[in-house]
Amino acid sequence: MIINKNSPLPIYYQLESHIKGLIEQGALSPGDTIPSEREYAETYQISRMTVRQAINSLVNEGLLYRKKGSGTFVSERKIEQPLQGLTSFTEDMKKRGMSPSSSLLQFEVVPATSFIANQLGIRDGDSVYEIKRIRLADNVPMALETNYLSESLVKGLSEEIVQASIYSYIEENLGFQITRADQLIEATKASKEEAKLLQIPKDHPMLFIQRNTYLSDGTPLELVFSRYRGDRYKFFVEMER
Ligand code: 16G
Repeated sequence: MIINKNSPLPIYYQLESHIKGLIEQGALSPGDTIPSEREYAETYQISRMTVRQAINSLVNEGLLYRKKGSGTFVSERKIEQPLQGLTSFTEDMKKRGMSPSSSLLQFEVVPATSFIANQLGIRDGDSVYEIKRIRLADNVPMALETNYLSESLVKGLSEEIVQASIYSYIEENLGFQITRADQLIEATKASKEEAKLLQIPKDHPMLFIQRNTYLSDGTPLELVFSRYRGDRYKFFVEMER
């Protein structure tokens, strides 16, 4: 029996664990629909409110998603991204056997605002590349990324290069050593425009990341603002004490 009404564990929690178990064991796969609230309520003789509480909790965790008018479905598995190791999107996806690509939204040289100049260690108004890309894995949009790089440092960037890999151009063609980065991660929601670009609902959970990357001699290389889909990403870090 899945639901034990005599257990000290709340009923919604028991149902939630049961559904989670089915997903983990692969009995429910990404894209599968789960039974309706009414069906669960009837099968286990519990209230629909209790069923809703269990399902809401799984939706909030990103394991399930609702589609208006058609039901509740099992989400794609999240990508577990280690936070140790300074890697590029291209490398991350290839390592997972996925095919990376980018859809270029903007490639421009603009004068640096004082914030950007400060972050990149250049003067206000100096020329910087402003590059906006949708990053895709196996043709599914995963993240939106805006990179700022000094034009005089990163010579010869082109639309063609940034549609492939910025890091491999910097290392292989310019011969720079990308050594270190600081990263800040914050929870946000998708704006209307971001939602449209990533093909997700507005207010969808997102992870906002700011990365400042440095070369081996300490020169700031890039300032990057990334917005990752919260339903497809989780970050992992190993700690010791
Ligand atoms: C990653 C980096 C970003 C870097 C990009 C280069 C994060 C949060 N950001 O997306 O800072 O500019 O990779 O990717 O991981 P590319 O070499 O594929 O162009």
